[in-house]
Amino acid sequence: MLAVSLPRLKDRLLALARFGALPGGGVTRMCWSPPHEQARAWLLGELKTAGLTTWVDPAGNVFGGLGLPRVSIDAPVILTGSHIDTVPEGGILDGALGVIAGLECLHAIRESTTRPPRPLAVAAWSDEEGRYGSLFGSRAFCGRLDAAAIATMAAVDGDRLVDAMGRAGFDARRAPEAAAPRGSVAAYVELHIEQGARLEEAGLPIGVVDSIVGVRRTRVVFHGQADHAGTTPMERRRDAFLAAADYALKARDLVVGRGGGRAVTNVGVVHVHPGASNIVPGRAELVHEMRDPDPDVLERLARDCEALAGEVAAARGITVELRPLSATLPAPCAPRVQAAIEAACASLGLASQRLYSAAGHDAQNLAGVTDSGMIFIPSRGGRSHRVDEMSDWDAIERGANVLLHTLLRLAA
Ligand code: HGY
Ligand code: MN
Ligand code: MN
Repeated sequence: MLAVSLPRLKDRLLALARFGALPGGGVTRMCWSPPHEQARAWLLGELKTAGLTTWVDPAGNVFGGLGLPRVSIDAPVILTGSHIDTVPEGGILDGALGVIAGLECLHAIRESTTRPPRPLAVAAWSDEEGRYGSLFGSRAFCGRLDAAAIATMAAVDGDRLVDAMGRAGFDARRAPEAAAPRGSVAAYVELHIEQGARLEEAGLPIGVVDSIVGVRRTRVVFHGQADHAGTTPMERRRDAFLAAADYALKARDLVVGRGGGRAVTNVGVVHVHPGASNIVPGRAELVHEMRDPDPDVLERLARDCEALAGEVAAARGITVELRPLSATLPAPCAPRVQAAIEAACASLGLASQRLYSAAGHDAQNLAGVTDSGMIFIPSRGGRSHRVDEMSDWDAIERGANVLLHTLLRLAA
């Protein structure tokens, strides 16, 4: 039975981990940054070593193809992949696992006598972590990029997408040209770490994803009044940070209380202005993120939080403005792909369980253009988006073999 080479898979994962490696472990490899662009060049070399046709599209997505010159409508491709960009101080597997395991699967197939009837390809999608705009590369590939928004897309620190892509040698305005022709992808399956603890706690080796959460990010800006931190009487202050803190605490309780049990929320970015210890904060900006597998729940919670922001501001005599940053739609995974994953597990004697993904993924964009699905492997302690994110190597090998036999089934 065809199998992946764990030594080769491990070597490539550890080699990729060197780009943006942090002294204490983990990586910072944001899309379009120098470490990311060095990793891109390295990946293109590895794809070529594996004997694949390689190309990069106008959105910076990297492809390796087996049995096809390009993604073309006349030969719908079975696609796998993930991303090589990371969050700041992230782990070495989030995204990288799906790209390197996909490469390994195509490499193993090419070395074998197996010749699937359909062509296969592996993709590394740009900026999955959404530093400049969520799921950017796969959104462009799936024709979901709003061309008019490109000029204003920026990271929370103000770095514009047009400039970041320019530094990496890309013209951001051309990104919409990456849209693949309708029907050019016959199916998509992505291997990813679960980034949570459900599989590990259930003692299960494989998760078959049945739906992927939607993620909404909103910039919430409270406008109070800067004042002297010593001479201004407490009752006269219009402290924007206290309003933001009040909102964040109440929004958490609102989402947990009214979300139906699967909704989660987080404020991971806070800016206080002017940002000196002896000035009462005049302005406080939050990036407020909410997630749920049900789009209607997400929509209702977003409206409730908007009303909450207004109430908090009014109670404190200040104003607030909400600017939506991004909103991905929750996506169901295709039964055909889930069935192919479960059949692959059965052929490998592996138990599996269906579960929803509480993380967002490129597969939710691919669900808009083809049958799309995901394979999860357990994360040690459920840890992810932190430098000690890791999975056992035998779990990695099992996941890659399930991916291999899922691809072969879909390509039959
Ligand atoms: O944030 C997420 O859900 C994913 O890791 N990009
Ligand atoms: Mn991630
Ligand atoms: Mn990821």
